Amino acid sequence: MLRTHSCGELTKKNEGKKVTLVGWVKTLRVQGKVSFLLLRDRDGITQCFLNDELTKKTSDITPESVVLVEGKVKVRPDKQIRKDIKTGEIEIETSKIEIISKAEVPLPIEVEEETTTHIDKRVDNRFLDLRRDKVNAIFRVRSKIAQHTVEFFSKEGFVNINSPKLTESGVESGAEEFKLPYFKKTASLAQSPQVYKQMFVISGLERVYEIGTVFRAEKSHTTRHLTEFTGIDMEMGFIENEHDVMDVVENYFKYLLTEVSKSCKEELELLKVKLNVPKKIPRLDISEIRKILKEKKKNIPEDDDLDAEAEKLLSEYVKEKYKCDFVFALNYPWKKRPFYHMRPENNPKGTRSFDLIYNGVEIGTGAQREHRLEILEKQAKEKGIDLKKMKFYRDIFRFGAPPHGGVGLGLDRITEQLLNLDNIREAILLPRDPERLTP
Ligand code: AMO
Repeated sequence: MLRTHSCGELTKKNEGKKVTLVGWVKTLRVQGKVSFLLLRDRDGITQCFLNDELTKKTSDITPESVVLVEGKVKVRPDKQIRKDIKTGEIEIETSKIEIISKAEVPLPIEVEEETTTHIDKRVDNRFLDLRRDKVNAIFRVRSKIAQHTVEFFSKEGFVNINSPKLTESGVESGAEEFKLPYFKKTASLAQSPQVYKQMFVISGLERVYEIGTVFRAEKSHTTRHLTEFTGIDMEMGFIENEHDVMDVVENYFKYLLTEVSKSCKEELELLKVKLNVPKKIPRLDISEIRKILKEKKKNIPEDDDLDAEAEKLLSEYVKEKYKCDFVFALNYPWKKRPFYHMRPENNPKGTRSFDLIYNGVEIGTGAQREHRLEILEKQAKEKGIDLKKMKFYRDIFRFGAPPHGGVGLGLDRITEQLLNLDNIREAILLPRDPERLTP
């Protein structure tokens, strides 16, 4: 490796040691004949002192250039300890400095922690935007969320699957498909792994999950919609009802928030986020929610979904009453749900379904699925779908299908809500929306 240490690693214990650091130039402050260079890498920042000779040699260094610094670790006097950086008790007495890659000036966006640059311009220059600690921290947290998700579902006996993204047609009514030429056919990019996760439960794996890309040709311009996002999907067999699925989802979020609190301490502190691990997530029937919202002057007709404002108002109510950031909304109207959701025996207008709302935004949808082929066919017909045309999906219910259910969650939305970000584009490295196909 080019370096002996990272820029966040050195302490006074390393006093006198000869080290080599490599990183980006955060700032170069010239003071008279000498100068101070702040060198940054993924681990932190180290101050390097340059004497007059090196200062002269490096007068053309530009911010964000990559440089290599050799020198000795010097302990700073107590009064001069820098509290703003974690290596503040030391500095490097530089003996050699080499420019490895000089950055052009001016930079297309500023690389300052606090910036007013619009998210669109930041995404255009995402590789530079990520050099800001706070942005970098978001993606370290997102990576940990994915890691703890794998841990949780593995621990619970779920098998990780990868289902095709090039498909013949989707099943998510309401969500538009991206069509593309596929040799002599037309293919659709998968809007969800729905049919496959059901298939693999029924095939005998019983419990499956997938973290994978989901495509939706939605012309939405909101702070919560993307045309390409990462789904966390799970499906489980032999359930009694949708509450068994919710139990697993509840345990998942308890585990996730507990683990992220531990593994992302520094990042959460930097982003000023305090996680509130749920004890018990309230489960409210949609009819009860309608009443609650009515009192807040928000009318939701009987056959309608909760809109973004309703989800926000509901979350505020739950936060106050149950001290919880999450809420399950149950029993959505059949009119608004896909054909594969099971309907309760005593209420054909409802479904054995739920949404999970986290700090005012829907982050998950789940349900018990209809596993009885005759009823499934009837339900599909009601929605104008001929199941015979989806032969491979219909077939999975013909040879022994256990009662089952599952949930689809969005990794981007979970990250957005967990970190209190104001736009889903902050939670994904390179967002895709109706206008954006680059970088
Ligand atoms: P649904 O369509 O509600 O359900 O999607 C599940 C979850 O995926 C996320 N999501 C999105 N995230 C970003 N941009 C979008 N355009 C977008 N659309 C959805 C949300 C949402 O809660 N098959 C069912 C799930 C199931 O029943 O298992 C489905 O796809 O977090």
